[in-house]
Amino acid sequence: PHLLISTSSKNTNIITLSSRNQRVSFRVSAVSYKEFAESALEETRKRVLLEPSPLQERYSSMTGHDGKTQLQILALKFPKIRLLRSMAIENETMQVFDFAGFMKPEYDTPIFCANFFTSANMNIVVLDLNPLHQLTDHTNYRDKYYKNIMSIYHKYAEIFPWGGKLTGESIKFFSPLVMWTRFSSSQEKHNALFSAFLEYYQVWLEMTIQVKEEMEPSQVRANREAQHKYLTWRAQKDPGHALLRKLLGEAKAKALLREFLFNGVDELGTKTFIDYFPEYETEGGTVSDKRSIIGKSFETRPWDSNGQFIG
Ligand code: BLA
Repeated sequence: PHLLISTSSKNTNIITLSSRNQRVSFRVSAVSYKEFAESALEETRKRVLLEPSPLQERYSSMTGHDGKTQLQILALKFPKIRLLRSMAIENETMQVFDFAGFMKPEYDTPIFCANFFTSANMNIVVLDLNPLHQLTDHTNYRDKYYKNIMSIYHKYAEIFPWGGKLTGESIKFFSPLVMWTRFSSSQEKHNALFSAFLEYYQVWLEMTIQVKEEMEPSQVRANREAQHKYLTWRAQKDPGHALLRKLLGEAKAKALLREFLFNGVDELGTKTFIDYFPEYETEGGTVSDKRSIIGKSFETRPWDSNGQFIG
């Protein structure tokens, strides 16, 4: 009759039920990234006609080896977007979100990239429109896609400050819009993350609607190779691999990475990881297991407020 439900102010993951003579606390997941994916798809459906991707049939939702971890998978496409896919992983102690959008090679729109990792109280976040072409060399590309939208980065810069040193190689896949941050869980931060995610997504979706088909075969080839290089990098070196291997085992993790998450790595090109990243070649000719050759770099944000790379 006198049941009191409260959440502690420090940790929104703990819910306490107390009656006159008993107190029970338990942990609930404060974040559910499934809603993030659903909201993005809802926004998409308002603007374009989505079709299911054939990948959705092959990869339905799964349970991890522990019997407790759920992997929720979504894959869609529409005429310009080769693949829009989402993976949400959750159990009692951890939530992971990996949401990406890849264009057909006829379009040079950046790659949508949201990677959120939440465990206990810690969050690791990457949210970006990853450039297809290196922005320091391709200033036209930078001006076309990034110059006029730096305000969306500034809007969240204070609440989500730079997350500190990261794998040096990753920087060249990021744009000056990137939100790279770490924070401890709070309802406020998660709400802000949700708005940032949807806002970045809407900007990206608008880009995909506006983009014109590239007619120049050499440019289409360049787009295809750039996307292939990106997929090759992530299919080999993404920081989530260890966790996926633990949850699914070596073979299933590899299939998920190459056929689902970074689909296209085996179809869009024939160059190998070593062709693109020769610094990873070992003396035996194999790919080094090291995540990074450069090491952790970039203590502070390497772009100025206008989005110029300052290294
Ligand atoms: C950590 N994830 C990280 C880090 C980055 C990213 C930069 C910090 C560690 C580092 O410096 O490498 C994300 N890195 C990216 C992204 C790109 C990149 C998006 O180069 C794009 C080009 N993360 C996931 C998934 C899982 C995951 C699916 O995206 C788990 C299944 C886990 N990310 C994860 C974990 C860490 C992490 C466990 C902390 C461990 C670590 O620091 O290596």
